Parts: sequence; structure tokens; C-alpha cells
Amino acid sequence: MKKTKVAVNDMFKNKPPRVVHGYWFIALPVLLALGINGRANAETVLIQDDFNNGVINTNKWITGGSDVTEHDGILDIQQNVTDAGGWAKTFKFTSTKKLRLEVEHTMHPGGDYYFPNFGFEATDKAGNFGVSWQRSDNGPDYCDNPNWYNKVMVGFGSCSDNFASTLASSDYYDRPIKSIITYDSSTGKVELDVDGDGTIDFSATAPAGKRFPIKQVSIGGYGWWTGHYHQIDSFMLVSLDNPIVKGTVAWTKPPYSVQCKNNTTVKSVSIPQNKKAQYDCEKAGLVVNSGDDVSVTIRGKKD
Ligand SMILES: [Ca+2]
Ligand SMILES: [Ca+2]
Repeated sequence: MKKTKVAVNDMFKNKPPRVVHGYWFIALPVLLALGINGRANAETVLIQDDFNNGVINTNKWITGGSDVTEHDGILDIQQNVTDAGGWAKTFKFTSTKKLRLEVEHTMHPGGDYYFPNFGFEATDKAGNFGVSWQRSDNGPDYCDNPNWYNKVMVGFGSCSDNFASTLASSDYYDRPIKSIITYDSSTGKVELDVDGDGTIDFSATAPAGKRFPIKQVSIGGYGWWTGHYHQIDSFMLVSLDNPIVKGTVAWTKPPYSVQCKNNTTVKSVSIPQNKKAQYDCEKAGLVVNSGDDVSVTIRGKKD
């Protein structure tokens, strides 16, 4: 904290610009100490693992079934026992409204009934959905829609809320692929870039009423009987939620304001004297996009 001269020309817009001596400002570290969210990069890594040390990181993963092991740089989810195969899921993380999953993986079917997938568990179970590379000879597994046989699909929990791509699931088996899945619970849109080339290959939209933040991701390698596996070479789950640019401040030494800043713009929010008050940088006119580096600074008068 340092003493400084601060121009307060736009702090109180109905007053002429002026320079006031004896003001001080509190920047980010103090804000954090006060429990106010100050600076945030919008891309927050929630879970990342390369599976390169031969030991399942039990701070990140919950696993079970026969069998799940980490070896040779991969998480190896095998289906070695009928209906009791391996499974893995992340620990629950701070729920995110918007996310991107980047995963390098290999899917191997042990037969004609195989359902490798990534499952996204929402804060309300109505919002759960999955991205699947399924192939099955059992009609109900593709909702008895012949056009959906052996298709990469996004499913929101019932046949009426399933969406099939034109991509043949089996085209992606038995070779390493990179899949990038993004989800925005505000729009419900799921996008799949199945070869990681930056071009979206398929998208689907969750129906209204099924759009909730996501709190956990699972990896499935299920299939009928045995012999299937789903191997994960790398896994990175990123939250794309916008920076938090609102909060509450309470000061007894007026006047004070909150200054919100991104790379190009500064906006100030004045706070009523002797009151605990909320500030919201976006309402003050700061445009905050995903990926922006935003800082919040509180200005007040020294004794
Ligand atoms: Ca690896
Ligand atoms: Ca693509």
C-alpha cells in the first residue's frame, strides 16, 4: 500500500475533474485479503493430468471397477469383467457455467456393443449430459433410429433429447484422437471438435430446463461383456467462466470508489458513504469477455 496522488476525474461524474492529495488506494493483494475477488483470468484449469508418472493421482480421480491403472503415460480404463468394468471420474470441482475439455484418447471396442463416452454431471441432475462414440447392434441403444446406429452422439438424458452427428463412431476407434468439447450452460450449446483441428465437427443444444453448471466429469469405457478399453493420454478441463467483477465493500472513511479495469478500459463505481455496498463492474459499463484479465481497485480517503 503506498501513498499517492490519484486523479479522480471520473469517480464522480457530476463533479469536475480534480486531483486530490492524500488519497490512497488498495490494490489486489489487500482485496483478496478482504475476501473480495479482484483479478481473475477467465481460463481456469480445473483438472489437468498427463498420466505420466505411473500412479493414479487420487487428488484428481475417483476410480473403480475392473480395471483402471496408470501406465506408459496413460490412464487405462479396461472392461475386464462383464458389467463391472473400470470407470473414472474427477473429483467434484467448483461448478462452472462454461467449460472446455481437451482430451487425447484411444477407444477400443471388444465387440459390437461399445459405449465410450465423457459424462458431464450438472448441479441439477436434469442438466447431466454425455458425449458418446457409441456403437451397438441393440436397437434401443440408438433409440431404434437406424440413422443413429454407430454415430457420435450428444445425449441429454432421453431419446427425445439425444442428438446424433453424421460422424461414424467406429471411424474414431483404435487410434489416438484428440477431442475438444465445449459447453456453455447459458445457451446449452455443446460443441465437439473431434480431431482437435479447431473446426467444430458437431454441435447440439440442451433443451431449456436442462441447462445447469457442471461440477464433475466422468470417463466411460463400457461395453457389453469384456475386452473394451478407453485409454486417456492427457486430460485438461478448463473453466471459461467470466472473471468475477462484482462484490461487496464496506468502508467507514468516505469517499471511496471501486475502479474496474481491463486491458483497454477503466470504469469506476462510486460507493455511498458509510454503507456496505455492492459494486458490479459490468453494470458500470466494463465489457468483460472470457479470457480478459480484469483488475478491481478500491480507492478511499486516508484519515
Ligand atoms: Ca500421457
Ligand atoms: Ca474438427
